[in-house]
Amino acid sequence: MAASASTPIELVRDAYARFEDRIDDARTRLGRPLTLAEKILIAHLDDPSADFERGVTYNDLRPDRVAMQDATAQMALLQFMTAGLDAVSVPSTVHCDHLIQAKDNGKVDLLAAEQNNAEVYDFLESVSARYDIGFWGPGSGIIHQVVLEQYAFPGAMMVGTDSHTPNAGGLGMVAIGVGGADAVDVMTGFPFNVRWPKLIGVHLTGELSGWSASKDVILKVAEILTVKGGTGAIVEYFGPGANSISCTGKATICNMGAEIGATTSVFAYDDAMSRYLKATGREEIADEATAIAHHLRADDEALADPERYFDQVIEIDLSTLRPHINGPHTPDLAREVSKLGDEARAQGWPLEISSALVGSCTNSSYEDITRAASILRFAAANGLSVKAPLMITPGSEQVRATIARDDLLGEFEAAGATVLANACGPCIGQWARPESANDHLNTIVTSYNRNFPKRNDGSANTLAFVTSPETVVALALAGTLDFDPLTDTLTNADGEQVRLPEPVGVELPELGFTPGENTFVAPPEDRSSVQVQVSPTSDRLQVLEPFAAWDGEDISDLPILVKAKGKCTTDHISMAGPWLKYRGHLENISGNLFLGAVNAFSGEVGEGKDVLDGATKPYPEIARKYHEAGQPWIAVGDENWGEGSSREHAAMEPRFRGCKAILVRSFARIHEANLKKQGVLALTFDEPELYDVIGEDDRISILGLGHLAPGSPIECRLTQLDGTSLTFWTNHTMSPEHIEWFKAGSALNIIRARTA
Ligand code: MIC
Ligand code: SF4
Repeated sequence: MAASASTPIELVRDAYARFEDRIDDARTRLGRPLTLAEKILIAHLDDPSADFERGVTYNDLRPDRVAMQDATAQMALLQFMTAGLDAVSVPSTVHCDHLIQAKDNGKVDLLAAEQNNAEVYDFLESVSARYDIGFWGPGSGIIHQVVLEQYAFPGAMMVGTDSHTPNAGGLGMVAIGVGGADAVDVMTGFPFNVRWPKLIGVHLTGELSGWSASKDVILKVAEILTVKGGTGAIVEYFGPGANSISCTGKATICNMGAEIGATTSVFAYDDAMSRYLKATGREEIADEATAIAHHLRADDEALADPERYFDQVIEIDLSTLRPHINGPHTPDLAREVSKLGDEARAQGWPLEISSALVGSCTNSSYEDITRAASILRFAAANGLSVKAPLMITPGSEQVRATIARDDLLGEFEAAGATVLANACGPCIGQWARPESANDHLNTIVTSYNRNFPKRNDGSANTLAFVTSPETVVALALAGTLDFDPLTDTLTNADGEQVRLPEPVGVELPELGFTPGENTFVAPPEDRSSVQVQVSPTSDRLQVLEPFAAWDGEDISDLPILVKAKGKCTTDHISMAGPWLKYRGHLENISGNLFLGAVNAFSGEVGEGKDVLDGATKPYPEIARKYHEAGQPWIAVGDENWGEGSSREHAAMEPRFRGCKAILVRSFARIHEANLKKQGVLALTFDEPELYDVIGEDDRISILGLGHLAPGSPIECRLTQLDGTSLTFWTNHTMSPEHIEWFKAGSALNIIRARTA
């Protein structure tokens, strides 16, 4: 099916045709009611009669589509190309959103990006044209907004090479963030293999009002579940409160489910989704969904007794939920906005806000912008002005054009805000921030989703706090973290005390959306003559060489390249910001390997001991040296290793540089899958205390690999400098298929062999 700018109705009908029989069969087979997530997964099983067990079995699924953003698409498509196929097997799209640097304003920055990234955009456009992929050029918007506007539909399933793909759960889709290699499986016609998720139910009662926003729901959920609490689970929202939240508000909640490690999050089809589908020109899809609405929600019996049918249930009363804000450094450190001032004083975090940023894939809907603009409008009319630079990134060209038409952008501009390009911008470190702003400890507030150190402006001095767009604006007007818009007043130009009114949002534009500029490029009818260009001298793109197969031997005496202390997210392993430009060049991007990791022995960031010569050096340099010397190595870490992004560079770089295994207390889902895909052993300590025993000069051997089998632990031996050694057990989650990947050297090597 050729790629188009929106989901064709036939695809929706085909998908829905499978629902009735499959769901009825499964209900009978299991002898119990089903939740929504289960129904959607069952409707997408490769083999409808396959057995599945939550948290245990790995199952093959058939997603309806694939979406890739420019920073991950490069590696995904370089891998896809080596499979030697003529076209992708499922509708797929590429979205140019991550590579645009925020410097002056949207227009200027977009032009600069088109010049600076020409080589990469040309590659992505030509590779899309060659393999029948839809191409959304720079300026079209952030992948998750475009998917929500054009492609998502209730009951569908997709994979996307970005961790915030679950955004589409706001439109009732099971949308899963994956690494490029998983996307390659689907694009080459193989199923998507994933562990059957556990189910966390979130029962929403009451109704949001006043300053409380959908963002507060997910900030609260993240506080309750923590950054690893959703690992391996789908979060399903239900209850009367769910119906009171707009479709884009639901998307905000699902989007940030990535921050708790959830496989995805989903809401049932309801009137809000129907309204959104109609407002975005998809009446036919709304009608089809309405016709099977009973399949697009959990069974009543399951909802009547959720404790019995979900693995965990969380209750949230929206009527009592107050505005929240999280940060710094971790998305699960949330509290009510009213409590932040005291906490900041106690912690020594600067109260003064140095920048306020609205936007990102999480919070850039029409409703978000109208709520934030309503506060700015009041401020302008009442002699209040922002006390910190305010920046706004519209989520998509459609949202930008619509808020421009409705003069909402004008209100931001009148308040002195900078309107940035429709792109990720500062959310992913693409922020040319003057050094004077962050050469000292400083506080920023954003409506984004992540707040890891250095993420937004590359500076460890910047403390990022995440909240709703309207609270960002309120804090920008106050200029300080110590402000509760519910109770505090601001002094206006006339010296009067003014209390901000409650924000007022407009769910969907009264005049309808206006599409703005057309940035979609469909593949040509005749694709055979399209040439995909990768210059052999390019420093941004590099054709991939297959990784070597396992030699059948145990792995002896691996030095420890890094033993990381505390959080080691994908941002710590493979930093974004300035390194985004090398996302299509494995060798060059390996220059950032572990630059953010905290050395458990020295406490230093990004550097360790080269055990071959005893000198202290940046990790990427040591890795390169070990690689050149043919010396394989291991990395050791703590909990939730690889939290955050889907970027498979965080797995491919270690693999490329000779890493045999990552040994940690626990993994984040996408990163663990990425490691397995690339043939790296992803091992967890059977006795987590052993992490503390491992010394800088120790060596680790991995034994008994000839007997590698699902569920059976792997024995390792730790040899210390004085020659003493101890053996210990490690666990893994390898299925028979994953073991094949390890043996072949990577999952892609198997695809290559099959398609050769
Ligand atoms: C992110 O929000 O961290 C990113 C940048 O969108 C990543 C993808 C990437 O690193 O390219 C993600 O979330 O997967
Ligand atoms: Fe882009 Fe930020 Fe969303 Fe990632 S989280 S897709 S960087 S806007």
